[in-house]
Amino acid sequence: MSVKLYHFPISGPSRGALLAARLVEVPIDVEIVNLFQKEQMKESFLKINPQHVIPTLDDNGFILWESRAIACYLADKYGKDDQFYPKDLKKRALVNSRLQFDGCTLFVKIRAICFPIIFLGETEIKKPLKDDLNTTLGFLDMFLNDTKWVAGNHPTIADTSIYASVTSILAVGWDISSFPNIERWLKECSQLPGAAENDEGAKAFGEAVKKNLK
Ligand SMILES: N[C@@H](CCC(=O)N[C@@H](CS)C(=O)NCC(=O)O)C(=O)O
Repeated sequence: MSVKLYHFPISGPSRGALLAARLVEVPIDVEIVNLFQKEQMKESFLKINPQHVIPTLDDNGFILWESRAIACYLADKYGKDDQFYPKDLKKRALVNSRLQFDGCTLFVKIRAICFPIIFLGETEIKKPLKDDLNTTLGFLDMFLNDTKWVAGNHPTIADTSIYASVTSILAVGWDISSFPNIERWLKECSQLPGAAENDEGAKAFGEAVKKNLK
């Protein structure tokens, strides 16, 4: 009986899933799939996940991928209560909204900048992409105007997901000084379980990007 996460610490989504596991305190076996060595294309992993992405969860034979779906599943199944993923319809809808913001907007903008630098020979961050990410960070800062956490006044799996994304871009050296709410929230997030482990992976991600920048 074990819950296993196929993980690569450099990946923001993968760190987001692991942070959720740490938040809800589910004991988890972590198996590293080294994307730099193309281990996700090994036949043994393709049998588990033909889409060959990490994070991938194996909960005693139940296979699930997509980091935010993994976070929801772990919180629902293993959370001692619903504090990190509320059952209340409106509270849950707000957490889902923030998770979607991360997956469909924030992570997409970060990936658009970093993927070509790590893998496709790009050596600079083009202004439109920089502006686009700053606009998105502005929305995140706005979400944090009136609340301590991204979906209310209690930490949830939306915070851990977004924390994994924001720490990736911070490690690249992004200037967030014009987003004071994000700065404040990051300090709170750094106290969450698993934050130090996340930050180590984010640092490695930042180094992988920075070494290819002009
Ligand atoms: N939307 C997915 C993104 C997963 C994803 O793109 N993972 C990347 C690393 S960040 C990956 O495993 N890439 C390897 C591949 O596509 O072969 C999630 O949130 O889990």
